[in-house]
Amino acid sequence: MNPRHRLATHLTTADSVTVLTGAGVSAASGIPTFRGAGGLWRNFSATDLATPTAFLRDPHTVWEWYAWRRGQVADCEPNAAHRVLARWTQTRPLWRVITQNVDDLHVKAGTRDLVRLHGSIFELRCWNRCSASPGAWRDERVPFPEMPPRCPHCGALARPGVVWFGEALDPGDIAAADALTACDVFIAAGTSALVYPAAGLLHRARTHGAFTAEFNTESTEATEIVDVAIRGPVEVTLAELDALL
Ligand code: BV8
Repeated sequence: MNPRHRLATHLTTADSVTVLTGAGVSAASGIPTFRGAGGLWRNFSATDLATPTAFLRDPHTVWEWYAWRRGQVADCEPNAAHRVLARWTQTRPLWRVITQNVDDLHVKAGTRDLVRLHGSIFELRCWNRCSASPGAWRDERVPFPEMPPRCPHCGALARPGVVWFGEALDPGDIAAADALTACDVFIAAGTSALVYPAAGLLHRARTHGAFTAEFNTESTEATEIVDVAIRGPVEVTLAELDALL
């Protein structure tokens, strides 16, 4: 039986399904992936800029990168992969999505009860964590009226409301994601499976006995440990799988 039909067979009998998405799911919407060609910006790599140290050293350059990305994402729409996953969560109570992406496209697609591990590029937080400001607030203005943006309460620098490399994820998000690894089928879609703790979720799902699958255009760290690897653009292959259900 080919990988797609094997996965479809497991999905038709599954009660609980968890899908972990990465930047590859948003590629067809026009958003460059982290480690693909478009992931570079002025010869910086994401891991150079997405850190608290980089922000401490040069907040203006880090904000220029995030402002550039916000401008890229602002006009992007969810693609077929986002739409299939949103419908799955809306029609099947125990089918859920965990995302590493900060582009909010799963939110825009209407995904129910999304678990967002790395925050949102359209949220900001007070760099000084002042008592007056909430955890994070939404600011979708593109471009910002002033650069770099500031906390409206204390006037200190604002920072992007995302989780940087070297920063801990929200414990509630980690717990929610971990609980979702106890599922019948676990799918890793459009992720290089390199960033932890997100990449560890697939291993956790396997220890729970889940049937595991990967949707990617190329092989990754996860390819040799999943039960089926479905090669191709996820905006096509996921829609083709959905048509079999
Ligand atoms: C933590 C938000 C602990 C920001 C992101 C040394 C020092 C410190 C930490 C570490 C260290 N070594 C390792 C670590 C852990 C580190 C880590 O994993 N590093 C990696 C690089 C080795 N992790 C962390 O730092 C995490 N925190 O460990 O904290 C701690 C505990 C207590 C106290 C303090 C600290 C935090 C990680 C979160 C980092 N933030 N994003 C922002 O976006 O600006 S991660 C970033 O990478 C994005 O969120 C992205 O989603 C994520 C993962 O990348 P992918 O989504 O997989 O994207 P990528 O481009 O890599 O791959 C795309 C894939 O899609 C490819 O496979 C491609 O083939 C495929 N594809 C492309 N097109 C398609 C497609 N597939 C299908 N169809 C297509 N059309």
